[in-house]
Amino acid sequence: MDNADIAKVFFELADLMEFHQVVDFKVRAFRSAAQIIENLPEPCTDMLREGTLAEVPRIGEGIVRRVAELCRTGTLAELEELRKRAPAGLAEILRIDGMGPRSTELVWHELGITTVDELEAAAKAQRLRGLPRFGAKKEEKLLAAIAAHRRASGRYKLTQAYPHAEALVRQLRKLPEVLRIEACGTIRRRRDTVGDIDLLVATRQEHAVAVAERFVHLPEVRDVVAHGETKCTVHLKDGIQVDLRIVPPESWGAALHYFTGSKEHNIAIRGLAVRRGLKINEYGIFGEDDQRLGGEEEREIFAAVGLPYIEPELRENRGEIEAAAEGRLPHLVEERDIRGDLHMHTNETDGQATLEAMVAEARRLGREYVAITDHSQALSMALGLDPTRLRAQGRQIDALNDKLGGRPHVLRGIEADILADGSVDLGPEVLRELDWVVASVHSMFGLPRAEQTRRIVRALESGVVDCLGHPTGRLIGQREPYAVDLEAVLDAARRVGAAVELNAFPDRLDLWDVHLRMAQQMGVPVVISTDSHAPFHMLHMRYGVWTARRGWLEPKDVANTLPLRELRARFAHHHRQLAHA
Ligand code: DGT
Ligand code: CA
Ligand code: CA
Ligand code: ZN
Repeated sequence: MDNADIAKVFFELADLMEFHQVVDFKVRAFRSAAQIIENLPEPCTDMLREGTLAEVPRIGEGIVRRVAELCRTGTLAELEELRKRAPAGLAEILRIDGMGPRSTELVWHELGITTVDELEAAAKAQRLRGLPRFGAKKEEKLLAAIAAHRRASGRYKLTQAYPHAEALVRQLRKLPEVLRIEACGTIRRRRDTVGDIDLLVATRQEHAVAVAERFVHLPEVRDVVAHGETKCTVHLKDGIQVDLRIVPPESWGAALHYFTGSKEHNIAIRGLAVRRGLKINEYGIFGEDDQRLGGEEEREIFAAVGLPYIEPELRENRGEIEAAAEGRLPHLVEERDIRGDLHMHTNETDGQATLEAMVAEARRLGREYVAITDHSQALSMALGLDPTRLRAQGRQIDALNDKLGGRPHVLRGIEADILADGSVDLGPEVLRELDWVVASVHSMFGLPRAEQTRRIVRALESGVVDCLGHPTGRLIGQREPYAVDLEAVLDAARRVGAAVELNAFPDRLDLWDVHLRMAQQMGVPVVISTDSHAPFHMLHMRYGVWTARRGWLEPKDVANTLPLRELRARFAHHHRQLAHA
């Protein structure tokens, strides 16, 4: 633990004590200790070991004892005790700039606010300004502080970090000294969120210094945390941290494997190597007497332990090593396998572009088919379509199909609302006129798990739904998934022959890896859709495909890799059922 970590613990201890109104002088003592520790010229842990910590003015025996406990156990028993007495979210609220113990207690007792998300919602809704010592100014400041807090503590959405990684790689690749370059870590594994960006460069030893120099001076860089010959760390202007490693070309493959991770995957691979009397690390593959056996290419790492190449998206030690050993690695879906996009909105509801503009973009992207799935009547906030407007849109779609000659073929669809009781908000007499029915939950996210499950299962069992939209409702970093028994939902989808959506919209990416694998194993088709609200959103398909790959999906598991005729045949039973309803 460094001084800043230790100081943070004492600050939190003081805050929570004040919050719980534990004797005032203790609170002050801990806060002042925190400040002193933060500014110590040497590591606090060294001073503890050498016995010099006790000599620092205003660091009493009680503080020294606690630092020792902290170094030994990583926390303080009394802090854990205090944390237990307040709702967990309050400790995080206390860390927001401007939210001291008194303000936190006030919003908790007066407005029932116990999480940063609730605090943010209240500030946005201008519900804080009625409280003593809160005003419009303070609300505004809090919103900025919350945003800053998220940037500092949080992970970034892949979709936010990836374009930065791409831009950095593009610029560095232009340098003649850079022989090879790749973004590693969670960026390369395409995880939905990213802690930091890891860049790996291969260059000749004598050029390392020059490459590091160019890197820290890139225009995106805000500040430099560390600047060495083989390792640099910087923050970009929007706060994201970037680690750069520079290796000689003969270590490229080993370093690429190492820095791609995951850590768990790496540990498992190294374990296999040890059993074969080999050592694998970020520099290469080594035999007895540390004799170098390879490591220039990533494939050599897998080959050294008798495995075929494993795609980065699978490297989570969730069975990929066993699958590789048994020759049953999946042939992962790729973006070029995708033939159609089955969820998008127009400006008839909450989209930003006309039907024609949306379809023109789909045509430009070479989609063979698209479904227009605007919101339906229950979602009045989004100007949802009633049967009359839906039919009018249907006629426009027919005309467009005539005009474009089926390139792409435009399907009449809807994103119907699943109502509180699990019914779908449009009747069969309307749905039967459509080619593609998505149904989604847009309300009552807080239902108890059993009820939420029953509600969604009921909607599927109505037999009119082709695809369940964004099945968990999560918004990354903003809204947790609603409580639902996903296995029961998938089982219902399988029974009625419905698909489940992988929504590629950057905030959603829902379903994700573990769910997708569950769907695959249960034989439920997945549809990867962009849920586009503007033409450029259709480019998000790649994020959906990446997420599908993390879920081990192959083209056969993804219904929108099918040609239109087969897609229709696959879901025809719903439409036959509707015709007779
Ligand atoms: P992140 O940044 O939190 O999104 O996650 P990663 O996976 O990008 O992790 P990061 O940036 O800490 O490190 C990049 C890779 O380096 C990681 O995926 C595996 C490797 N690595 C880091 N630390 C260790 C370690 O202690 N042991 C092993 N075996 N590998 C490590
Ligand atoms: Ca990383
Ligand atoms: Ca890193
Ligand atoms: Zn929706």
